[in-house]
Amino acid sequence: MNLEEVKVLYGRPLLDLVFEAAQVHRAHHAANEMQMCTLLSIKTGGCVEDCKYCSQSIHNKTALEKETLLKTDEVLAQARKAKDAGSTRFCMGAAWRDVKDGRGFDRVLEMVKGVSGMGMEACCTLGMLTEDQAVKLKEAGLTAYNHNLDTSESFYDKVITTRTYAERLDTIANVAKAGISLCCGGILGMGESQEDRIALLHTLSNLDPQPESVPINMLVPVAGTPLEKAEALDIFEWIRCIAVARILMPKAMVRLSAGRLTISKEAQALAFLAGANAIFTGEKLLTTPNPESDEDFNLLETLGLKPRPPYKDEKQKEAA
Ligand code: SAM
Ligand code: DTB
Ligand code: SF4
Repeated sequence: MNLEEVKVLYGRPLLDLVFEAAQVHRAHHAANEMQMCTLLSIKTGGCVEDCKYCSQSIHNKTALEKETLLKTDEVLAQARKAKDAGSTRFCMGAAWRDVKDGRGFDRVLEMVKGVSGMGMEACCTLGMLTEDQAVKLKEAGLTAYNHNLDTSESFYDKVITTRTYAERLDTIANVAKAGISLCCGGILGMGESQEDRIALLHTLSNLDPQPESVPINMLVPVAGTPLEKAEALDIFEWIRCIAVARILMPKAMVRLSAGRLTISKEAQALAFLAGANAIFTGEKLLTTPNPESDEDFNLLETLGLKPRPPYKDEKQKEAA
C-alpha cells in the first residue's frame, strides 16, 4: 500500500479496523496460538549511541550499572531456564552500536549455536551488522535478527542523531541477504505524531521482504533519559497501530514488546484480537521489568491461548 492508502486505512473507525485485523489474523495464523519469547541482555550499558529512550546510552544519566559481555555458559543456563518456563524463542541483546569482529562476536556465535542446539529459536539484536557477519550468524543457527526502524524517517533525528535511518536500512538489507528472518518494528509514545506512526507502518510494510516479526514497543519511560516525562500514548492509538500492522503485514508475528507492564489485561486481550500473536515473557525485558510470568500464564489460560511451537514456519515449509 502507498502512504495515502495507509493513511486512509489508519483513519477507519477503530472497531472496523480491529474486526478486519482479526479476520486477516485468522486467515493467516492459528488464532489461539501465542509465541512466547524471552529476552536476555548479554552485554549491558555503556552504549555510544544517543537513543533518547534508552537506559543503556552513555549520553543518558540513568542508574544502570554497565556490565561486560556475559560468558556463554551463563547465557545458555538462562536459555535453558526460559525453555523450561515455556519459551520457544530466546533473544539476546547487546548494547552495541555495531558488531566488531573478534572475540566478542565469536562468543556470540557460540551462544547462538548453543541456543539453537537446545531446540529453541535463536534471535539476536546487536546493533549494525555487515553482510559477512550476518552470514556467520546464519551459519551458527540464528533464526532471526532484530533491528528496529524505531519511528518515521522524519521524526527519527529527534530521537537518535548518532546513526542514520539509511544505516538502519543497510543492516536490514544485510540480514535479508544472509537469509535470516527479520524482526523489525518501532516504539510508540515518544511524542511522535499520528503521521509519524502512519509513516513508520508504511515503511515497515514496504520492506522487501516484509519483516517476519514486528515488535511494537510502547515507550518505557526511564528516569534519566530525555524521554522520561513523555506523555503516555492513548491505549486505543496503540490498538489501532497493532490492527494496522496486522492488516498490512498478514504473515508477520506481531509482537507486544516493551511496555506491557503498564497495559491492562483487557487492552492486551483487545490487542490479541487485533492480531498481536507474540509476547516477551519472563520478569525482565533487557533492563526494565516485564509482567510476572504467573500473570501472563493466567491471562493466556483465561483467554484460551496456547504456546506456539518452535520452528513452526520451517516445519510447515518442509512438509509442503
Ligand atoms: N543496541 C541494539 C540496537 O539498538 O539496535 C540492540 C538493543 S536495543 C535496546 C533494541 C530495541 O529496544 C530498540 O531498537 C528499541 O526499539 C527498544 N527499546 C529500547 N529501550 C526502550 C524503551 N525504554 N522503551 C521502549 N523500547 C525500547
Ligand atoms: C524490541 O523491539 N524490543 C525488545 C527487543 N526488541 C530486543 C527490547 C525492549 C527493551 C525495553 C527496554 C529495556 O528493557 O531496556
Ligand atoms: Fe545503544 Fe541500542 Fe540503547 Fe540505542 S537502543 S543506546 S543502540 S543499546
